[in-house]
Amino acid sequence: MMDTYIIFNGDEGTIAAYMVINAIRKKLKNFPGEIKKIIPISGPKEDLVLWRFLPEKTENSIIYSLDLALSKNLIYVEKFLAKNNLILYIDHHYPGKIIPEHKNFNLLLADDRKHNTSTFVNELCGKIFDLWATAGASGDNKIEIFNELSFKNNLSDYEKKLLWRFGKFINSHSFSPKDKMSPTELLKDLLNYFSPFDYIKNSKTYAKLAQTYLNDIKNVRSNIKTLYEDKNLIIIEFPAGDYSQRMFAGLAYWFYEHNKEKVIFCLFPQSTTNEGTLFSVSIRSNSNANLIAEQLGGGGRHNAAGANYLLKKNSDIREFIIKIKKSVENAKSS
Ligand SMILES: [Mn+2]
Repeated sequence: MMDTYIIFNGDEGTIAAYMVINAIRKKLKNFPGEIKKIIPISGPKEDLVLWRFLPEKTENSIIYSLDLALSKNLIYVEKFLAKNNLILYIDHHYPGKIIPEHKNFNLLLADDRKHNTSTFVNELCGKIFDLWATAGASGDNKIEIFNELSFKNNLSDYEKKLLWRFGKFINSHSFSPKDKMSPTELLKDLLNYFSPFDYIKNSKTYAKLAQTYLNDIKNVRSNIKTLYEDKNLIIIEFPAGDYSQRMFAGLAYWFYEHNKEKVIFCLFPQSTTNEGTLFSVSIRSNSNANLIAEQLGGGGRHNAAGANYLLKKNSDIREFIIKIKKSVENAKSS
């Protein structure tokens, strides 16, 4: 029997992994694997190099990769291709310039403007997981396909709200998973349910996800600071802490939805050491978010991007604000 590894990003990749495992169980074509030998691998959302957790000895196996940029895992992909593994690499991020040419390498890349990984996997499966995909669409704020799937499946406003929130709960939680609720543990729980509505109604972990989200958002809202605002730009500083880390990317979308004409910068202080404070930066914009992020050493997609920024000890956050303003100006004129 062949081992089947499923390496997935703990955000909407969790929902994609649910679909892939069920597709293998149903023996759908294009989804090779052995249902009894499935080994899931995941990690917190920001960890994009999850391929490093694949056991060194893996050979003659099947490896699925879900929702992880190829450029970040390329060296591992090449290494495991040399060991006669069959790779199905399913994603919606920019893959980088080097795509391995090998008969065992299958890159299935979604058009990011419409799909994310879970909505794309649903299509690869013949659209048999529409309800799960609807929840998955919420993770990357894929509103167009969320509405399309909701309409096609005659969802009521209440059902739409349930699935949208479910996607947001998984998304935010994945940034700093609580004990006994790692993405692989969540996946195991999801697999007990046929439909997301079943899961929402009956799962104890779902109840915890929901409660965590509500507590987190309340705490963050009372501790958030607007550092700067003009007609083109808003810069918001989040408080430190796990609860804030869980909310930060999701709330960045929320600020964007409510300020569509502006570039949104959300800053989260990840850690403070002798060198200074390291900020996670989340950028949301109608366009050029990736170009803005690149100037700060990061990257991403045209409407959602990110970077890390070290504010050196004893330097003023105003220096960072000036850099941000410049990067927005430069991206506009490029
Ligand atoms: Mn995604």
